[in-house]
Amino acid sequence: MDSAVSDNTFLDSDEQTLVKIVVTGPFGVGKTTLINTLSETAPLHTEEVMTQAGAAADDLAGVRDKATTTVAIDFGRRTLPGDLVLYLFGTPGQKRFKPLWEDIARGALGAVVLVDTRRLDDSFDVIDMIEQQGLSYAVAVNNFPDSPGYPPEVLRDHLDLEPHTPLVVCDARETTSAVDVLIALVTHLLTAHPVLEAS
Ligand SMILES: Nc1nc2c(ncn2[C@@H]2O[C@H](COP(=O)(O)OP(=O)(O)O)[C@@H](O)[C@H]2O)c(=O)[nH]1
Ligand SMILES: [Mg+2]
Repeated sequence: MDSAVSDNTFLDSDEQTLVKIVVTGPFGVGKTTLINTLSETAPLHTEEVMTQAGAAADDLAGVRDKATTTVAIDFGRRTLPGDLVLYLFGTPGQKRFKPLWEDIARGALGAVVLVDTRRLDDSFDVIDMIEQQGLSYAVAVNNFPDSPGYPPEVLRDHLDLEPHTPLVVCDARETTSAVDVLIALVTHLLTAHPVLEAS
């Protein structure tokens, strides 16, 4: 299944093109799973403590746990054919984490937005943030056993996607399926950033 991946994935060389990609979406949508499936190095998983709404700051004394929340961040690396090395940063897409989200997304070339059709509206925040940041992205619908299936045009319409934005269905636990998501994104990025193709 991994035959398309080059053998020297751990050696940096002049031929390699390094690209930062954000994997994002609501809690529980499969970000950690996707990065674990894809990563050729041991994936890194960190927790960041975030303060919540500023209005709560006055009440911090003695109630710290109530005014903070833990945000999980994932990191992995995947090499695609053509010596394209993708550094994958997984980060939650809720608007209340916007400052952290922007820090992580800075310098990224593109994003994978994972979507769960059982709660499509949870994806609006993250799509807004991505568009504000000017990032190119692909939408990957992660299928769960009780996920309602919608025709692509219904999903596109509901998520208000541009016609050129890739929309794919995936199983984040399956390597081939997860790689297909990256290929959809990279193919899209090549159109927007032809320099990648030249290197
Ligand atoms: N059926 C199914 N379950 C999945 C898939 N991806 C993730 N899960 C499960 O969904 C739960 C949440 O996934 P996780 O990767 O932790 O979500 P995150 O919060 O976005 O990082 C876990 O129990 C996963 O095993 C998938 O493609 N299909
Ligand atoms: Mg996670």
